[in-house]
Amino acid sequence: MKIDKIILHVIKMKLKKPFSTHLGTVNEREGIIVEVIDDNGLRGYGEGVAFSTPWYTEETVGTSLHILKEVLIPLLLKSSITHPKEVFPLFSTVRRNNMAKAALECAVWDLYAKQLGQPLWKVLGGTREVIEAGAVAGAPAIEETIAQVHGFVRDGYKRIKVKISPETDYELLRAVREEFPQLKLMADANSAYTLKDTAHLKRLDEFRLEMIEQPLGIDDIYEHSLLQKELKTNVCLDESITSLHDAKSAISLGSCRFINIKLGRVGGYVPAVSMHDLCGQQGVRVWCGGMIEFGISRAHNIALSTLKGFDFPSDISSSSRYWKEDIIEPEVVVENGKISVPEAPGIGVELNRRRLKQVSLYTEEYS
Ligand code: OSB
Ligand code: MG
Repeated sequence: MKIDKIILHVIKMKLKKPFSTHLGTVNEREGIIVEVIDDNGLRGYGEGVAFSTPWYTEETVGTSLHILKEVLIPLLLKSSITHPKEVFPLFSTVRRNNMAKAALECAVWDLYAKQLGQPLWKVLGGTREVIEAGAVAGAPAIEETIAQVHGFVRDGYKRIKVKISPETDYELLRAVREEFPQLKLMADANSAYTLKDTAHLKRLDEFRLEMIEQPLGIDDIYEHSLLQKELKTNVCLDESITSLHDAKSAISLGSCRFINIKLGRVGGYVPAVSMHDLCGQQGVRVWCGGMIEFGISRAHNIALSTLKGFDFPSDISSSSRYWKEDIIEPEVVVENGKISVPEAPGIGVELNRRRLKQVSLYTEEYS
């Protein structure tokens, strides 16, 4: 695989509505769109999903750009890889920085699939032609959350997630559960609790949640194993699973019954697929997480979600959930809670260059 040129576009877009968690509110989203171009002019696309500030992970748009420009892009340009599987090992001399790594690794997978003239999901061994979508409410107050969930249900979403914190969790979940008695409902705590809250969290069992995501520390695996033993509700880990090794630890300790796999958080397809395979063998279920991302990352999430083990609805919503207009064409569309997987080569979507230009802060080329 001869990679001749790499282009980075740094973009910024306002969300239609602010997205709130107990950690703060996202009003606008910066992102990094990566193009990897071969000697025939074929282009593979990736997206850096770090946020502008380090509220979700230590990586930011700024640190990703630094690592991409100074370290990973030079490594990739002077390498002579023959398959995208070699990119993650090529980056093994770089500690962590998984979102920067994934932005490039995913772009190389897209390019490779296009070189073969096949959809990426088929190259990955995916088996699903339709995937199940899920939406996340990010409203600061109860009434607004109920209104958002009504909107999602009207739009056809069958699985809804709400963000929770110790101050409002019980009231919020009771209100949503009363309004939607049969809904597949789950909660994401983004690390808002400690083990001292165990009795408090046990009270949430009555809401028949599909799972509670990352209740405890962002880097904790052990304490979640103690908590999972106390709860009827399934624990799902997000923040604390950043590698295959973390997944092994969580599985052997019994820390969770679900793992949310995000390409960016784990460093690309090679670690994501090996995590998926391991979880399948060990009886821990997986689904694909979201990052309030633009269309390129959405398209990669769709490809990943076609793998056999992704049998629970993902945090993948329509492009229009967050954006007035996305940077891809066609946009991602959820119909009756489902997304049709594209048949075109690679990730199956093109950059909408007009829109990209509108939202671009700057573009740089490397060769
Ligand atoms: O914890 O899953 C999370 C969004 C940004 C950062 C972290 C998380 C989220 C979400 C997914 O909950 C929201 C989405 O992409 O629709
Ligand atoms: Mg989460």
